[in-house]
Amino acid sequence: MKTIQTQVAIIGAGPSGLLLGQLLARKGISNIILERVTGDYVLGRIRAGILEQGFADLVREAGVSERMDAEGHVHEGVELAINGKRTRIDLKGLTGGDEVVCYGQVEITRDLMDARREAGLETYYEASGVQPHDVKSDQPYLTFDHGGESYRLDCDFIAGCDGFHGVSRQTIPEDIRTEYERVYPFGWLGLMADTPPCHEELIYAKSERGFALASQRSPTRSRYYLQVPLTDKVEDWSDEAFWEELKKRLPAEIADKVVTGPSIEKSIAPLRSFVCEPMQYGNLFLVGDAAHIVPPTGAKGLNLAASDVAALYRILTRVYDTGDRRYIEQYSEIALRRVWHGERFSWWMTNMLHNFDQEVSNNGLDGQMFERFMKSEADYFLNSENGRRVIAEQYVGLPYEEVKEY
Ligand code: RFL
Ligand code: PHB
Repeated sequence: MKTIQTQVAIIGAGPSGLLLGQLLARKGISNIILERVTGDYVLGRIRAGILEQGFADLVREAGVSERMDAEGHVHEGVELAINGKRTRIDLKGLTGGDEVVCYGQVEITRDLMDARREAGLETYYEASGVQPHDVKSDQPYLTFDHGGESYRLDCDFIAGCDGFHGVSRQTIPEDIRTEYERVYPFGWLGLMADTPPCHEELIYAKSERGFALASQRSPTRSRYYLQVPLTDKVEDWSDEAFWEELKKRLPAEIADKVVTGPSIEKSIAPLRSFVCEPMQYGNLFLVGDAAHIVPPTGAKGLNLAASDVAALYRILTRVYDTGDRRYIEQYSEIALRRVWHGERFSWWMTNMLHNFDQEVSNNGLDGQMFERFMKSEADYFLNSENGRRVIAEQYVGLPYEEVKEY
């Protein structure tokens, strides 16, 4: 067995692992990333598109923002359309200057991968059987196989950035771990096309036929989503059927502006709210999707991963600067407070904008009654400036919490 060592071992080269690695390296903290699949496979996963200002600032702090700042599009507002009635949420005006950046997860990941390669930082792609050991001790380590050889990676800390299906969360004993979960009775069918977006800003639309989202990646690339039953398969949806259904769900004047074209990607994602507590166990930290999942309705998944990264990066930097290990005990509390805010917002947006009438019971209510409560909720929040501000504040992202000094 080959033995290697580093200060922080990172499992997973998704956005969480790559961003954490880049930030730590800039502070002189060595790290090695172990990734199960190839870099191209990671880049093939089309996911989020909206970055909060806090995320964008963190990417700048990591020194990887050049392309994001040049090619990302700043959005000062977002629209919610309920049965054809459109309401603009003036993000910038209502929050006193905050906005979001439209720049795909794939692009951020590519920029981080390029920066990591240029800095000569080590990543083991196609690392199999990654397993953390002795995470409660001062000498944790990982074992894995790579290129036909077995490895042992000695480290001070392990960052579990390995997504929802990763190995890190399972390392926390079941009697210590509490998992909270709500699986929604529908999924999102997403379609990407090289056609100009139908509107400058995003439109979240609710109609009697279900939810639809008009999003984008650039002035020439659009991204759309439809609420679909969990029983639907991607093969059931031709491009033509997708475009037709989308136009029925968007407000009429927007539907007229939809430019259709062949899909370059089409997939169905289930919707889930999930939180694992705690997010730290000994010298193992869970980061991003490894610890929590939100339904995509609030555009929070990737952004919550970024706030975890910010907290862990600041904590580990202090531990190495001061030699004081007490800082690590703050991680779970700081991360989870923001996670639960994001979870609640995403759950609330999902409730307000989707059709639940097929669901037998939601919060103990039958589908029809739940629908009426949510209709009233939308009516109330969207017709009040205070209500719109509540949405705006959360959509642009709540502030990151500071680490307490000793
Ligand atoms: P990721 O991106 O899942 O990366 C985890 C990485 O860990 C690797 N891995 C392992 N490596 C080594 N050993 C193991 N045992 C491993 N197990 C896993 C994986 O191969 C992978 O490369 O998690 P990360 O970095 O925390 O980033 C989180 C974001 O990716 C996620 O929050 C968002 O993409 C969520 N999400 C969406 N968020 C949005 O804001 N808007 C969206 O439209 C949106 N769409 C999505 C999504 C998540 C999806 N998932 C997870 C299925 C659509 C989908 C389909
Ligand atoms: C996307 O563009 O993929 C996207 C944007 C906003 C969301 C979810 C997904 O809330």
